[in-house]
Amino acid sequence: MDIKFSTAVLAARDNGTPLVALESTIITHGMPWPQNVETARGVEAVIRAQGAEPATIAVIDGVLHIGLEDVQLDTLGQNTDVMKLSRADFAFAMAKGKTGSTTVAATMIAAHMAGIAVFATGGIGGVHKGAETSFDISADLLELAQTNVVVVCAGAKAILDLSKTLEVLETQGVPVIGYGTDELPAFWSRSSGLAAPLRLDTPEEIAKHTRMRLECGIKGGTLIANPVPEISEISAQEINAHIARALQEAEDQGISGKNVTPFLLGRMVELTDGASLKTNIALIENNATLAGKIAIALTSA
Ligand code: PSU
Ligand code: MN
Repeated sequence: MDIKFSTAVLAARDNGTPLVALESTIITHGMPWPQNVETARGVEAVIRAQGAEPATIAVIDGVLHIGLEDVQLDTLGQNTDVMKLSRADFAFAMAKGKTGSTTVAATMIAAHMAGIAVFATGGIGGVHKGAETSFDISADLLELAQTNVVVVCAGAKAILDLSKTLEVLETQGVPVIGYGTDELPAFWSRSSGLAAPLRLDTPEEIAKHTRMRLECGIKGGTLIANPVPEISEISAQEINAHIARALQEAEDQGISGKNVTPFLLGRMVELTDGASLKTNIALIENNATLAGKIAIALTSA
């Protein structure tokens, strides 16, 4: 299999600079152009500011890329014909020479293959509202159960059923850790009304927990739920009306499968006049900062 490392990632590997993985579905299916590319670059800069090196992951013409060159990021951000890759179709895209962006699940697989321990994203996929009839549960949850990567997110997206999402994570043995909070954050909002099962307050504590799991031989990822900064949050009550409307539209239009999350995120940007996008950008940068700190903490001591 061909794996292509970017120039910057290769240099980091030579120097022993810790790497932080970044997904690319957020770029191709999560945000409109040009904010998607601007955000991707901003997030990379935030990680470098912490002394770590970002590795944005994607499959381009069948080749797994760990770290993207500037031109590749530009091209991917404007390409409207990109597969959204999860565990089920990651290898398919490589076998068929396709271009695909990696979701949380596929990015975890690729990060693990490349020896990257920490990954920053916005919000993971989870159990959708109405899953009792649709059975729509993101493969992200099952990946967290089996692949050793620390995933920093702002909680699961509030378009999901958060309590069912927590239940599945508990069943699958995934530690869900509130960062500096006792409450599970809900992506655009800091609060969900649900307790975070576990709490840690510093990158060093997270690094210690990660090492402890490794020593115990416990397989699987850790989910760090990092609340969006207060100045950027949209209150739950403000966002909920928009969520209800977007969900109704998805149902009316028969949106299903892989298209559900991109459809809902896109409608949320429109319904909030871009406010949800601004919050989305702020929370990803906040997560990238923390992921950079965790990556550094994992190398020291
Ligand atoms: N969160 C965002 N934007 C996104 C996603 C999450 O703010 O684009 C993407 C991630 O790649 C996540 C995927 O893994 O949505 C989940 O998709 P699904 O619900 O189809 O599993
Ligand atoms: Mn789904």
